Amino acid sequence: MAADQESQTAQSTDTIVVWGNTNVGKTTLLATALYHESTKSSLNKYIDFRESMTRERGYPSVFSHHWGTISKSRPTQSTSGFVDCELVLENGQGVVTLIDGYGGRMLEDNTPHVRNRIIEARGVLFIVPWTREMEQDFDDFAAISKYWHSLDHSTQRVGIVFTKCEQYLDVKDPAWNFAPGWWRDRPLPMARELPMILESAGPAVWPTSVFGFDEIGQPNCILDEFGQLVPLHIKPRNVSQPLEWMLEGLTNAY
Ligand SMILES: Nc1nc2c(ncn2[C@@H]2O[C@H](COP(=O)(O)OP(=O)(O)OP(=O)(O)O)[C@@H](O)[C@H]2O)c(=O)[nH]1
Ligand SMILES: [Mg+2]
Repeated sequence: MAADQESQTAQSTDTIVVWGNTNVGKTTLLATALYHESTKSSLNKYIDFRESMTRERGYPSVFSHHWGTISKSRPTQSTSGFVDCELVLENGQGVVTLIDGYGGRMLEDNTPHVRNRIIEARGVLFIVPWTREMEQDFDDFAAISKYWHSLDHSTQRVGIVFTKCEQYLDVKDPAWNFAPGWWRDRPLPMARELPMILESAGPAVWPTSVFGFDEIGQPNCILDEFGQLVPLHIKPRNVSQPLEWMLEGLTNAY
């Protein structure tokens, strides 16, 4: 490949970091995006799934266990460190590394390794669950605000993903269409606590759900034998969109 052609392709050192507090649904979102038929069919415009499977750190080696767990309605395991997943892009556009962050230890004082991963990333998706005010864990916000101002918004692509939205949004709520500013008139603690962060994310703010709704419009989940909420079926809503937006921006940039 000629040198000038080579510079048109993404290198696997180009990263997209997915970051947020523990238990917000990062790994579930990524595993679903890469495994569920509906989300895969949206993403295959950007990702060469066949080639991506053959990489040593391809998505099966990284996410198949988690996908097996959630698709069998089992409780998931927490991620214990940064997990890298190499995605081969369509049309010979190279490889990017998708990094699944770990929430458990993110509020440690000494987090330069986290900051560096975020500062060096081509793109960052911050994940926060949709909750009612009394249920909100303020570490969910800290996970974002702590790093938001370290980003270079002129060169990095940055978005905010609300998860578990089937618990609070009606099946027909227009918020699912994520028109710009859709979150402004919503009773979201984050809209009150961090409005400038949401405003500066512009259109890159999505309401998502992995579980989705059943045929009669009820949240698609049950309580397991330990009283934990697990999906009955997986019917993702807006789960591919944040990655599509991210990959479109990165690939157009080359
Ligand atoms: N109700 C609901 N729960 C969800 C959804 N997505 C994920 N969850 C639940 O959220 C919990 C945490 O999911 P994970 O994906 O493991 O969370 P994580 O952010 O990767 O957590 P760490 O790895 O500890 O940082 C699990 O019990 C999931 O079943 C969703 O769309 N709706
Ligand atoms: Mg995880």
